[in-house]
Amino acid sequence: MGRVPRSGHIDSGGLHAIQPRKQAFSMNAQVSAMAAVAHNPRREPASMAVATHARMANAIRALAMDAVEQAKSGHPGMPMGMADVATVLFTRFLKFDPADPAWPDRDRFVLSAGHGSMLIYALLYLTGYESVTLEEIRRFRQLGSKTPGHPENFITAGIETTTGPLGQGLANAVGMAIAERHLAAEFGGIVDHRTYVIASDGDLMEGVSQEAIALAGHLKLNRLIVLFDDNGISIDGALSLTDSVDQVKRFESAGWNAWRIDGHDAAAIAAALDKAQASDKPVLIACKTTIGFGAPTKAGKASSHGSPLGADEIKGARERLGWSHPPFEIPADILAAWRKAGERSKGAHADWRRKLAAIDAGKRGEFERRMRGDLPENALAEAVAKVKRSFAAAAKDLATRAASELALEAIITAVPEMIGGSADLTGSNNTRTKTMKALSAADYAGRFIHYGVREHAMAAAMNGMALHGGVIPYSGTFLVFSDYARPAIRLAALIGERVIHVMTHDSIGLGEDGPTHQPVEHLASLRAIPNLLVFRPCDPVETVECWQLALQAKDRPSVLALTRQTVPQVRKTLDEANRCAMGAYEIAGAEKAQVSIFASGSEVAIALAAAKLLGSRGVAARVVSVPCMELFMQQPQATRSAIIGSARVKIAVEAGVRPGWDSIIGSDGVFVGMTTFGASAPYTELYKHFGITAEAVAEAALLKMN
Ligand SMILES: Cc1ncc(C[n+]2csc(CCOP(=O)(O)OP(=O)(O)O)c2C)c(N)n1
Ligand SMILES: [Mg+2]
Repeated sequence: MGRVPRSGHIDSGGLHAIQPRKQAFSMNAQVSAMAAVAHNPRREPASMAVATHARMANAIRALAMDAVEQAKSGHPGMPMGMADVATVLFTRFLKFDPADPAWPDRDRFVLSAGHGSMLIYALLYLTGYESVTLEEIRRFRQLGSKTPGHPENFITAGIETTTGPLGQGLANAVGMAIAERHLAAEFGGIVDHRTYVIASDGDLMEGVSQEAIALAGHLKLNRLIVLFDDNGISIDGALSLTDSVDQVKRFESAGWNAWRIDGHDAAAIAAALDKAQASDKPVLIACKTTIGFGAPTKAGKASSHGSPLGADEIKGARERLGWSHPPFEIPADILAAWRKAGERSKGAHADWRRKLAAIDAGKRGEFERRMRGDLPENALAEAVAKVKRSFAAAAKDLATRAASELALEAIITAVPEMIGGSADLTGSNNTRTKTMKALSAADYAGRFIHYGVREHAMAAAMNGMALHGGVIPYSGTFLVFSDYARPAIRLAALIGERVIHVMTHDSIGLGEDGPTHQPVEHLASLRAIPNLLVFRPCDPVETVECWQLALQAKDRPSVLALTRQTVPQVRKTLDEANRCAMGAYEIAGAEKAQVSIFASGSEVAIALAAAKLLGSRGVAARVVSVPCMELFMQQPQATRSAIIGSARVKIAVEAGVRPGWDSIIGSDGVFVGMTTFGASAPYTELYKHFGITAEAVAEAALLKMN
């Protein structure tokens, strides 16, 4: 599909006089730029019938100033500075249809600098999205509005991803661009769009941006175009306080095409976007802008970044910009021009619908299923049943990471939208099955991504892939390095996307690598994230069940914590039902139990051995496996009480720290686990050293009984 035709009515001329094109950032240049604005404000004769670029951009500026003023908080500077860039992008390049924010082949636009949320709200209102009305703009930052402080994709139609934590949006966009290429490789011309990003200095200073741009450059994602708001300002003041990176060189070295433009020159912006669309590499366009453009004393200064401009400053800005309209009022001709821009892609959308209708029905159905995010439930159920039958036929003692690989061999065939990966630990995480091809610049159809040692960008890109739709990303790294991915995992939970993190080497059970590699607090800290499912299966059967549950959790991310060390298969008989579905279940019962032992993962076997020991001492003990605390906590009170049981002594065993377990065993329950960091030694010795053994559990139970 060719480029979206441009509307012809936009006047992009006449801007050169306002700002010198090659404006190096310095106070002098700022002063002279502002002087130029003062002498030659963007005033248009009132009679002018045609809305010009400048007036359309000023509509964004005015809405941003007014909304922030009304809310008494927010960030006017960035929307005012990037108004010209955004206007050119949305009126002439971006392929989008406000009437159908979910059109699968729309271009994706990510406002990575989420603090500038008024920029996207203004754009959504002006171009005609139903979600953002003028009333919603007046309610900027208020409870229940469609215009929260930072853009939230789950609140406002037209927002592609939640942004605010700097760097995340950029890395999400890399994932969106990966998903686009991957689906295009499979479905051909019905997937043919670009991903545009507006990123700020802060986005590019964050470490995750380095991981993300390196990955994008390596994968030659040439449909990814980043518009960098090169305003030389961050919260603390001039960027010279903190940064001397040449971003153009930095991106070039990562395999991007990159160059600088004057971000207030509409013709230069359009020329750059034209050039970017023809690039064979991802593109960075560094747009030199003035933050708070138009504000008489605050333009070019950090003071325009994050607080209302104030009545006098707004009055001055209105004068300078030649914007005489009252707050929240957009003159009819400007609004009409914007609405017309919002209709630009209607033809492309209709063409696309025709193209979709013309493809083979089976392929179309498959594409639509994937984009809806519906699983091939029957195929998945058959795959899971097949794996379970094979484990029941010949019980296997396996590391759960190895069991996961066996499960994946069946599951990835049944669920073709899954795209696996690992942050350079493929052989350790067991996430690449024998049949999976690598996804690369030469073959976007591959289903396994070698993310490199980039856990944070991996997790953030996965969020973008899931948001793009049509794919279900899963990853691999060590559980201890969930810390490196945590900001993106938290966002996956907030936005409610199905991404699955396989995190192996899940305790001191990894042994000799020692305490730097042994997670201790990680299960507890991941369980503390709302809406995240943390699975810790105890054996091969639970592992395949947990995979099924993670895939079925359409609106939630999951972590699968898996062992490095071999664990015995404890579920030896075939269960058709998914016993992990309630999050916890009795795995070994006892008549008139005096003790209930709760455990997860590799410690379930220890709990079972402890119950046996207690039995031999005449104490009836039952064992409850807890593969997923979150799913358990979701059960009705009566179900939970029945599973927790009424034994007087409750003990939990997990090779991690205690927090979280009190909700099952109570504050007077006994916890056998870790209170310190681990150590380097063979794992069997470590379990003894740290007192996580069947004997220790039995001892603790007896002590508590007396
Ligand atoms: C990860 C993260 N750290 C800190 C912040 C708080 N914060 C918001 S904007 C910003 C920097 C502002 O500078 P820049 O990114 O250049 O945006 P501009 O002021 O130019 O709009 C910071 C530190 C954040 N949003 N995310
Ligand atoms: Mg900045």
